Amino acid sequence: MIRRYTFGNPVDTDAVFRHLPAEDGNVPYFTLSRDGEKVILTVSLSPDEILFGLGESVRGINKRGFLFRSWCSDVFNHTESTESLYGSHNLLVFFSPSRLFGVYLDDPGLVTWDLGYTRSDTAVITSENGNLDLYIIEEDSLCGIARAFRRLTGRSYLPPRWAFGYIQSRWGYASEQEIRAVTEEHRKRHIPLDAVCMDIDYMVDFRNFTWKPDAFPDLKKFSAELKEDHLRLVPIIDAGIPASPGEPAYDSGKACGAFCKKEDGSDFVAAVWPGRCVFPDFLRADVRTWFGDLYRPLLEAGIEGFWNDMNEPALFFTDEGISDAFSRAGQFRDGQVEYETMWFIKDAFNGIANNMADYRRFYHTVEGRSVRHDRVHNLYGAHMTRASAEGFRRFDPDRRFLLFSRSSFIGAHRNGGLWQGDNFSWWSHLKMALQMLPNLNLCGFLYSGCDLGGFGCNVTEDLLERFLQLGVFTPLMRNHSALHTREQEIYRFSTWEIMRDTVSVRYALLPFLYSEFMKAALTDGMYFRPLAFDYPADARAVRVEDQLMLGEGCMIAPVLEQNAVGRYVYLPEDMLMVRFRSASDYDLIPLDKGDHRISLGLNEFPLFMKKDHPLLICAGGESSETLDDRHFTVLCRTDRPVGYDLYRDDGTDPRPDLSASLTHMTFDPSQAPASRVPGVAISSVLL
Ligand code: MIG
Repeated sequence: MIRRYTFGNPVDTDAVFRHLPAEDGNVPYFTLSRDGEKVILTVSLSPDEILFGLGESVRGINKRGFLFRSWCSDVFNHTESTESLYGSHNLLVFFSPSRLFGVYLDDPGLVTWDLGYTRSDTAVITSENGNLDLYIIEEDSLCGIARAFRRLTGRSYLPPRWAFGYIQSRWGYASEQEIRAVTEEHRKRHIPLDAVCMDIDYMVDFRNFTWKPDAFPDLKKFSAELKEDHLRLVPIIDAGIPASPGEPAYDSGKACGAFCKKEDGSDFVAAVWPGRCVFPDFLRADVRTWFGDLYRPLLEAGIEGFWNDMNEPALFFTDEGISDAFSRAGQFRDGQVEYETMWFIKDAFNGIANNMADYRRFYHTVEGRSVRHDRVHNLYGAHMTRASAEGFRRFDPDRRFLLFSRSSFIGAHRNGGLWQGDNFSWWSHLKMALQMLPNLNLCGFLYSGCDLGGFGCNVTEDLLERFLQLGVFTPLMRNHSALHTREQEIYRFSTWEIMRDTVSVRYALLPFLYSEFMKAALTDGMYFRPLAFDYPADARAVRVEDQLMLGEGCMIAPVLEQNAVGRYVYLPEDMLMVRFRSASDYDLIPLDKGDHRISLGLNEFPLFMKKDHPLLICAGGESSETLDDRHFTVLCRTDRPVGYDLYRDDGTDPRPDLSASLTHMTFDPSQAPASRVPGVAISSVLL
């Protein structure tokens, strides 16, 4: 059951899909207080209470014990003490033996979550603006809460099937030749590949919706040629539009007054990559239509996927901000600088980017009202995603497009996926990526993944390999790295064959993982879950922080430490371990419930299958379009006939017909050939 409570005068955020009447009574569970505009919700936590949710945020799967702030932020170089990341996802689930409920704040402004930080026995949730819809979700299971929340906020985005292929990206690819060198090197070495991302260097002076005429003389032809080879281009689009008359995107936007305004009615201007930019007011429907149509030349050139960046929105600086910084620092120009004043001067300039004063300098028009940006800040990226998705639907309503965004808010999960932002080539960020995934799924973002190998700083061979071993299972499987870092394409490394074999496992599992994804999305379920969702009564399982449930019957437990040649894994029930080295080379080891030390050399990674849940491994291939998905090896630890529904739609239809594209299979171990592993049925299936 879901109950809604309204405070103040909230704007329509588009997060909620199903309208519920507001309740009159007190909000259950919480003590409510106010401080000026703030609405403060306090609840005590029992010692055994576990908290799930908050989507994209640092630290563990269990969010207890830290202070988080929902405030979409461009935070290159984030660490475990970073309070805000790129997306804001205001769902939190309280789980203990004595109670289970979720709270969701449909609030586009700053929300703070003191989750046992100030006092370890108390959670305090504060809406800074006090205009919000608050929802209390009660169901009798964790999975039930996830499902009820999705019914409230709408079905998750469906990417095209090719988006489950391996994607190579790097900040710096600037021409057809460079991209061709990347695709050719993959094809030559038989490293599977489905797409290459185009980062900002494909544009003319970083201006959205342009491409360098010399570097890409015929983009349509180039994209068609790549498609012949089953490869796609995925260009980036940033939020800001250069404030230069004569620039088509600027002129057409200016003509419809599309940009966010300052208090005096002039356009708000801030510098980002193209220099001084204006910012589309994505909160307006007419602006979304105008912006969504700007993608057309790229769509007409055959592009079927995009990534939207810088849409927190990130602001490098404003003229006002610079001049404030100079005047603050300038007070000391003629005096003697002491060590305290030195810090003051330094801070005046350090805080120039993404500055709160700048976020208070501009306004949106929401339902005819002028609303200061900071009060609806967290909607910006989500509504850019919405503008793009709406534009793609107008362009071709019968096709699924790939779209993933850096900034997001609940509601955006209906229109696109996300990447987990600018991580570093750190082992701690590999673990962080894993821990974020189930909470993103809980909030509806099923199509997600991190920059494999890490975006910032220099990767090492073993770290990239371990990242790829997680990436085999993440819906978005993209290797991405920053300008000036060590080159990170698989073929740059001496151990490239190990990495290639790892990617080949993704392709051998692609039909199966795609089916698990589609079933999760279409039934409002989760593709990745904390173990607690499947084993709520198992006191060990509910606190596991480095393993995830995947789909209906699987569990992953990647190696997350450098130089480790194995790890401990907790099995909440008897399972079958499939330890992969390549698509055709793997061990099958039945393991009993309990703790196990698993040896995992650098080229090995495990997948655990519940009993009676079959795993389907196909012959694989080098692209999602050409892989052999008719010949399967089916593995199952079982002693009775079991079924599996394989989802085999064409991967492009936005309204897939579940019944028509499901192939139901039954495996009867008594019909299977004698197995080399006792208790495990293995058979070959031709579809
Ligand atoms: O200010 O487009 O997160 O993936 O490579 C940096 C350049 C802008 C940030 C994105 C990253 C991308 C980079 N962008």
